[in-house]
Amino acid sequence: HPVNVVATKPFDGQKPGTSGLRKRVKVFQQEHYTENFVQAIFDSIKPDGMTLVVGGDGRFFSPEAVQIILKIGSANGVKKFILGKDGILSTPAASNVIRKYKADGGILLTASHNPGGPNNDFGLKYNVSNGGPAPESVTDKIYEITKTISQYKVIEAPPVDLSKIGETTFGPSQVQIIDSVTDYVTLLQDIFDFPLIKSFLLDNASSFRVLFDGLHGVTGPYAHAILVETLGLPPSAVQNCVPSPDFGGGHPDPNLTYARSLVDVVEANNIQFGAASDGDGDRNMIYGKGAFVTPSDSVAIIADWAHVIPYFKKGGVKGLARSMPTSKAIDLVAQKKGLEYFEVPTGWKFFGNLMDAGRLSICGEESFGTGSDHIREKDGIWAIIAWLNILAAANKESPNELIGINELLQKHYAKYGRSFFSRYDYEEVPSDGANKIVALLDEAIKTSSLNGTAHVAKTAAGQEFTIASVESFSYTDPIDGSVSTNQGQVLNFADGSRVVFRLSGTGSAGATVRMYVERYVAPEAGAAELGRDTAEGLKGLIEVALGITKLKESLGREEPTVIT
Ligand code: VG1
Ligand code: CO
Repeated sequence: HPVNVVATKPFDGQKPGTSGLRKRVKVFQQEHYTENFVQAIFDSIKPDGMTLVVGGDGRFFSPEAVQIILKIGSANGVKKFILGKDGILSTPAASNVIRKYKADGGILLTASHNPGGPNNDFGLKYNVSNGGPAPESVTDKIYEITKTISQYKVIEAPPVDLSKIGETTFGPSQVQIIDSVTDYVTLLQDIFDFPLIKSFLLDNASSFRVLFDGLHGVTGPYAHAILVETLGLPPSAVQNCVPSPDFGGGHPDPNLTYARSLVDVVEANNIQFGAASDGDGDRNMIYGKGAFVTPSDSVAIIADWAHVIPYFKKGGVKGLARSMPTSKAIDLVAQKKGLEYFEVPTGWKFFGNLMDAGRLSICGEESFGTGSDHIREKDGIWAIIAWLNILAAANKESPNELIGINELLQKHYAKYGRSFFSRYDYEEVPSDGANKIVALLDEAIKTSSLNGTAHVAKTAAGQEFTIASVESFSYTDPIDGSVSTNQGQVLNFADGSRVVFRLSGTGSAGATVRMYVERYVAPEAGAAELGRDTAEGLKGLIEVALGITKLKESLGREEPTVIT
């Protein structure tokens, strides 16, 4: 099989962000653009003799990109490719396949929750042999190579038929095509108490109904295999579960704004347990009739109830962690249980080292990401089944009342207090406006000018917030000592409240400013105060944060694009 060397020139901006390289499809479709980035991955990892996993969420341009990866990978010496059928693997399934088949790494084709289709986003991400996203040292190297690349190598061969499970050869390489779903179902069956969940769902078929919304993303077949085929729920328990290359024209992000299809049906049909996942299957939202679970609470509750999940019953819980902007609810669980806990920068790649070192079992991000050390990516369906396992166990403990999402939440607040949490996203704003906010806070950090200042909220009577400190978050990885600086600016208030500002690293156009707001209320405040609406509970603090940073003026935006 002849190898062709193709001359090329570097493209600007091939810097992987929080989770891989994400750009408009049209950008990836430019001649040599995708090839350059793929060759840069291979130049950086030196794939000679390696086994690599390839798969993605099936979004528009995936079939073409898979063939490009195969041709360039083979020309660069990849010994074996393991692919999901039709190039499909959810992000958590890909992480599992890398680990289970002891591959050297994998290339994931996804832009996660970003919309797909010819006018929207595509993405590529490299994962290492532990199944997790490549660390910054690797992505920095890939980026450096993209700046000077002058050629890429391809083999001359007809495209591989991705629709047939089994082994074939492709040029000098082996190709193994596997079922996209089976290994993942086996994984979850070994983690959770499926018999307990199944009997709980069967016994409460009418009082506890379940609805999962795949948002036309990759999780549809996984959810069907688990919820319908394994747990015995009726087919009506899943919707929008046929994956489509443009996610049915929607925005496959499980939150209250974009997962309206779930929220509307849950509310209209009084469904006790609703859930959704994103385009590539690593995010989750838990939402029942009148009960929304903030992801920061979700991971804290899973940690608190870990003992009812067989995987943790057997292996124990080693430690807990959250990304910096995520609320401190999980910290309180760690303190009560005497567990080690960590605060890492945004992005799942920072959890991997801690897991590999045996110091972290359960972790999460406020951005609807929850997971554990069963793999090295966040895992949407894992989180949803974890909730079902916990609810089944809670109901077994208290057979005389039906414990649903809301009951579990209120019990948690009564025990630990509640961290009211919300995130405001200002998407695709002018960069100079975003930079103004960053500069204002940098100045405050340098001069301590805001420290000790008191700010009265007009919209929340009697609330006054005093700034204790302002800081820029840096992280030193306790395992390999690597340092990540400028990971967000934090306003710490005297009462323990926090407001964090960060620029998104996953957008494909313009700047996106994220403001994260957290206010803790202790259990002593009582049920009424703890059970308040989030927006109500945070109103005063939000007003103060917007005022201090002059955010509206700088961005020219009255309201955020999305509130979660
Ligand atoms: C966002 C989230 C972050 C998450 C990342 C990838 O990043 O805030 O918590 O890890 O998306 O999620 P950013 O840099 O835009 O804030 V996914 O589902 O795209 O893999
Ligand atoms: Co995702």
